[in-house]
Amino acid sequence: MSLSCRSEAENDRLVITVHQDGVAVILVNNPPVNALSAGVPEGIAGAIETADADPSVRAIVLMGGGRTFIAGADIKQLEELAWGQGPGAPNLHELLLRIEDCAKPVVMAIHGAALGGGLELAMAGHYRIAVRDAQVGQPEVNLGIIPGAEGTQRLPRLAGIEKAIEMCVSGKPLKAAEALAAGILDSVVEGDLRTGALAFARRIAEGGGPHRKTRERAAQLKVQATLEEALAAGRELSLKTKKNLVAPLRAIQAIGAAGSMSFEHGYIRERQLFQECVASDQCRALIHAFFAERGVTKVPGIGKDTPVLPLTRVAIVGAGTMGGGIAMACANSGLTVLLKESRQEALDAGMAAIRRNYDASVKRGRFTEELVAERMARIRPQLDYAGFETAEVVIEAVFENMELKKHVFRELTALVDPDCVLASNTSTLNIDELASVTRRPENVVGLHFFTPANVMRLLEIVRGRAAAMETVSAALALAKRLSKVGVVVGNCPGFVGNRMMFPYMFETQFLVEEGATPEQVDGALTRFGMAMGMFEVDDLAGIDVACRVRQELGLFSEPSMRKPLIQDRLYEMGRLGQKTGKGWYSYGTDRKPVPDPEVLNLIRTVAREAGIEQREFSDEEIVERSLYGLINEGARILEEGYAFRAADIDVIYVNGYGFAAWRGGPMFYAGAVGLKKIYKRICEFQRELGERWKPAPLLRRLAEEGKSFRDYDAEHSA
Ligand code: 3H9
Repeated sequence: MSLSCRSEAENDRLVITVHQDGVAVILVNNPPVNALSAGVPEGIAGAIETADADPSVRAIVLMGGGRTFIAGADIKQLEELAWGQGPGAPNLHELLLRIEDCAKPVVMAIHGAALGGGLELAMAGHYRIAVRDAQVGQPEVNLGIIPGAEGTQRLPRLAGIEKAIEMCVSGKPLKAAEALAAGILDSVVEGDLRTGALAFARRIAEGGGPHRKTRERAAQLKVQATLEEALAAGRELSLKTKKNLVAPLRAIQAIGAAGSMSFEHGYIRERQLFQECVASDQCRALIHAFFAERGVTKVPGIGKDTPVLPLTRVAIVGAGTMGGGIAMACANSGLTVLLKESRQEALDAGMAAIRRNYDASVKRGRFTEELVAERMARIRPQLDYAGFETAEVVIEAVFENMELKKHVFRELTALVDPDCVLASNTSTLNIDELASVTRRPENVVGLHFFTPANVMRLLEIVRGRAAAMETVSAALALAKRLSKVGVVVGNCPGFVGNRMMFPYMFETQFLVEEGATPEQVDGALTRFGMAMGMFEVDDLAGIDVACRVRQELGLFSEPSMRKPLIQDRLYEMGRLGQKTGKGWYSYGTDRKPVPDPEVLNLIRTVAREAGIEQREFSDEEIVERSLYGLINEGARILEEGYAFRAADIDVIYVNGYGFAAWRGGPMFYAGAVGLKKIYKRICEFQRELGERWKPAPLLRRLAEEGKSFRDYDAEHSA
């Protein structure tokens, strides 16, 4: 085995064996998730060897200590490998063969999750049992790699080629009952896992064997039609659901090898494909996205000892689109929600919209009627503030207007509990100004949810000047409870996400004024990997909203600045986007954007009147003009301290603005292009297009030092 960096004493602690009535129970002990870090595979190998040689042992059970079985290879180690550092990928081949060849039956007993290398290890056992809420899966594609410890060879031998393709392409885990039906598990245990595992192991030992080796179960390599057809269907699934990702296609190739080669040749093919993926840009970006998402919870000043309020009851003011969506997110997470409106019609309309949303989920088979009834019952519509005094968090979600919001905050501060967190779901307004009208500004925080709030994962947590760490900590706890990614940001106009979007949005508008079409710009952006083009986004969010925000923030108050010319004209024409069926595009009942000659004529006429020269643009230039301004603004935000880390900005863009995770987010992407190149291009744009392209000092400094934003984060977390 290639991983021998730890001493034997450490290995002993990572893997512990206890004996119980002739069964050796091997416990993996590598918190928090029992990753297969250096020392763990060696520890397991030693424990298996010892148990196999011990005449008093009749069977072996392998379990995870703590909250889970094994969450796979150590992703930190894979990250090093992806960057060409560290000792290389663990090679579990000998360990897995040793387990399979063990003369005593090896029972893998699963709770929590058996993911990636965890499931691969489990599949080398002779038997697998799990508790009902356990999950098993091969999520490697989410990290830009394929299973690298024979998962693509053993999984099809247990579950068949088609199921293996489905699991390795989607990366989604199966619940225990599904895994049992698929042939991955042999039994689902009710009650205590260890007791069940011991009973199972004794029964198997008494049966005397032989104990099946997964690698020899070639009969299970079944396909409904031909292997080639199964692989072709897999590729189609991959192109449809994992567009632009290379790893799922490689996983299908490896599974194809399981169907067409011996196990011995198949695992070698898998290893080659794994090595190819782990050295890719996509792998580096996706691993960055994985750790960045976990990193956002680490907020300077908030330690493990910062008290966190218990959360059971949330109150919301405003039952419009945002308030209703937030109420659904809370109810979906088991929280009781008081939902207040000022007028009965508005309240009824809000509740009807919630009902319609849930009904649509039932129609799509996502929720049952009973589940919806349970969730609806958690939302209490009301016209007054009754019960607000018992809420731990109150979220104001009224119309985006400072005076109206101040009025609500004045009312709230007089009646809520002194410890209650007062949150505003503003997307643009100054949190400090709002906090100033309350009795306890330290309890005030911004919670910028994204539409639809019950679906979108991102939550910008806006920390005002006076906000106490307990308040921020409570907001992070709420985000976690709602299964959202809460990112703490500072209080600047537009906060982080929207502030960066302004230069991006306006530059795309300048591009169409200069000769590109909205369709061409959006096409270049989606081909780059954005979930939607900027013009589609503008139509979805509402052109009226963009115009209002632009005015409120006084974005073009400086007379020398170039102003975008078309958006206001569309607004005046009542082309407000999807909601009016027309915006930058026209929309039919299918809500698909269709280029509209009226808009194209308008753009050309306005450009001609303004004397703007027309020319053609390549995809590359469109992407540079659109995204480099966004990156430049990100650098400013970072330097001004409105984001703690560049990686936080990436999390915001990946989870809230449709930036491809396989690009890592804008700041990571900038590093992949090279800050030197980006800085140089921005300087060229500044000369050609004016001062809006002034490079951020931090970008300049990092470019000159040959560093990336990743280096910046590493230096600042040290
Ligand atoms: C693989 O196995 C390749 C193989 O084919 C073989 C190759 C040879 N490694 O998410 P949480 C950390 S690829 C290292 O907040 P939860 C995580 O960073 C792997 N660290 O908890 C965090 O650290 P911190 C395939 C890991 O309860 C802490 O654990 N496996 C790993 O919400 C808690 O994580 C996967 O892709 C790891 N494998 O969710 C599974 N996993 O506290 C990835 C977690 O410092 N993991 N950490 O921020 C998960 O999906 C979730 O962590 C899990 C728990 C569902 C397990």
